[in-house]
Amino acid sequence: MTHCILLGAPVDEGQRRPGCLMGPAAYRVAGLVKTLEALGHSVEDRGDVVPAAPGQEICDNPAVHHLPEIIGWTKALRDATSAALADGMPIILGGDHSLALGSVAGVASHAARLGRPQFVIWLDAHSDFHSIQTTTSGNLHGTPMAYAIGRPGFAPFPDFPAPIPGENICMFGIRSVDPAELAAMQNSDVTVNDMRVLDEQGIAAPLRSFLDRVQAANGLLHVSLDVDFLDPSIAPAVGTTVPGGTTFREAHLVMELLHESGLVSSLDLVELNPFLDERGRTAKLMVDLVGSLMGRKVFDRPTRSY
Ligand code: 5AB
Ligand code: MN
Ligand code: MN
Ligand code: MN
Repeated sequence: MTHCILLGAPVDEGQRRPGCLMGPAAYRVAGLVKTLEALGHSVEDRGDVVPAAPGQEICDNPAVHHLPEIIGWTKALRDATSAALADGMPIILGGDHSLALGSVAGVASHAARLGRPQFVIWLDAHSDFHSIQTTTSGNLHGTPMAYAIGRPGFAPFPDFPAPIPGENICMFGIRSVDPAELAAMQNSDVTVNDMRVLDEQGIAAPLRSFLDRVQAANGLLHVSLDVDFLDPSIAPAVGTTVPGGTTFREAHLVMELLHESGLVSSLDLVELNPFLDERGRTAKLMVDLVGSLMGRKVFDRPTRSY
C-alpha cells in the first residue's frame, strides 16, 4: 500500500482563464481522499502549497506574463514535491500545468539524490515544449517540458536540478503542437505517441514499450495528467479543449497499465477549471482515473510480470 501525500497547487497565472485555482478544492470535494483510502492507501493532505514571494524577474519576450509569480510557484512546488518524495507518493493537485515546472524539478532532484534515472509520461493534448523565448501566447503552462529537458531560454528561472534526457520522456495523446515546439521536439529524443499512433496501435503496446524501458533502467516514473488529454465530450472543465482526445476507456486503460507496472512514484493532476465544469463531472472523472492508477479493478487476473 502507498502513502499518498496530497499537495494543493492552486496555480492560475500560467494561463489567462481564471478558475484553475479552484482545482485543489474540487478534487477534495469530489472525494479523492475517500477513493484512495477505500483502496487501502494511507493519505496525508499537506494542504495548499504557498508560493515563494515574487521577485523582479523579467524576460525579453513581451508576450510572457506573470513570470515572477510562476517562478515563485516553481521554487515552492519543487521543494514541497522533493520533500514529499522522501515520505511517500506526492499527488499534486492543480492548478494549471505551469505547476509542473516545480513538481518535475522536485522529482528530478529527488531522483538525482537517489542516483536513479527519472522518467516522465506526459498525458496531454499539447507538448508544452515552448521555451520562454518561443511562446507566442506568453502562457507559461505551455513550457514545463522544455524546462525539464534543459532547453536553453529559461534564464530567469532557477537552473533545472538534473535535466531529464529526452529518451526518458514519453508524450502520450498529443494532437496540438505549435511550429516552434515541433522544431525543438524534432531535435530531441522524446518519444511522441500522438493521437495518430494511439489510433493505429491502441494504448497498450506503445505504453508497455515505454514502461519496459523504465523498468529496465530501474527508473522513477512521474505521471503528468492534463485534463485536455481526455476528449472534451467527457471532460469539459478545461480552458484549452482540443477535439479528438482519449475516450473514457482509453484513459482508464492507461491508468490500469501504469498501476500494474508498479513504477509510478509521483503524479500531477493539472488544468482542471471547475468554473467550466458541468455538475462536477470532470473533477469526478479525474478522481476516478486516480482510482484506476492506484489499483482499482474489477477482477484480479494474472498480468505481465510488471
Ligand atoms: B497545456 C499553446 N501551445 O503555448 C500555447 O494546457 C497551448 O498545459 C498550450 O497543455 C497549452 O499557448 C498548455 C497554444
Ligand atoms: Mn499541459
Ligand atoms: Mn494541454
Ligand atoms: Mn490547458
